[in-house]
Amino acid sequence: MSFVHQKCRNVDVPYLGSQIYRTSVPDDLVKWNRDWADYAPPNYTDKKVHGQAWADPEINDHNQYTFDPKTLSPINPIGRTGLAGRGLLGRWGPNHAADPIVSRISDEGHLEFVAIQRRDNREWAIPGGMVDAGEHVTQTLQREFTEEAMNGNIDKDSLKELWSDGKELYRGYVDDPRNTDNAWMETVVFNFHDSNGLLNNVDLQAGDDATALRWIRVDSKEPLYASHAHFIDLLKSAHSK
Ligand code: RP5
Repeated sequence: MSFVHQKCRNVDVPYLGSQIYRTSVPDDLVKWNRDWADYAPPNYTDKKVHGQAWADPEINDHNQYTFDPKTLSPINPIGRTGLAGRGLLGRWGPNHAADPIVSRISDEGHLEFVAIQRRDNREWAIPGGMVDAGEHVTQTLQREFTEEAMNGNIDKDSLKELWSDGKELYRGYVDDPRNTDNAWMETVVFNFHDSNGLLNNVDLQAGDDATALRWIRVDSKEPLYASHAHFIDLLKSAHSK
């Protein structure tokens, strides 16, 4: 399970968009049940989060997760990250996302998927995003792909067949660099495999939070954002069966 808790303990760079460094958490002290009496990570919630409709209020009121009896904040289920507060995440506890992996077999016979370059840290990623309030996750998968990989150019019918045949690959915690001790990303990953060349008639173009787009081969070992390399390993296994 090492993929789940590396990027959110990175102490080489400050937390995204800030000058705040995490407390360094050694591997053997990640689990909350390991004693660390002096553990006092910086508490940081980005100013951008305050007062937003998509974010929780300052004072949280949770009882559905394990929570810290002192601060009443939900506790990261994997362990310490070296940072308290919400960082850039709106919700205390899980922040829900959806990741559409759109794949095909290239003319050369390689399995490849659509990747975008993220505006925030320039890393390559699956074009996923946050589930909006009241939105069903199947809508999020299509909306995010349309916004980030088709620059919002919706032609509802051209990809209807593709969207109708998604396969779930993963559901759960993400090792997102924005995670903190009290707020973390969870996602649902679906594969939409284009067996019929539907994407040949679609104009793939980076949009919204994406600055570039390209097809990446699953065996390229390209470093990817958060846990996305793990999701691509799952894609590879699913297609080798
Ligand atoms: C990752 O962050 C998820 O796997 C998803 O790809 C992404 C959602 O966040 P935004 O792209 O909306 O910033 O943890």
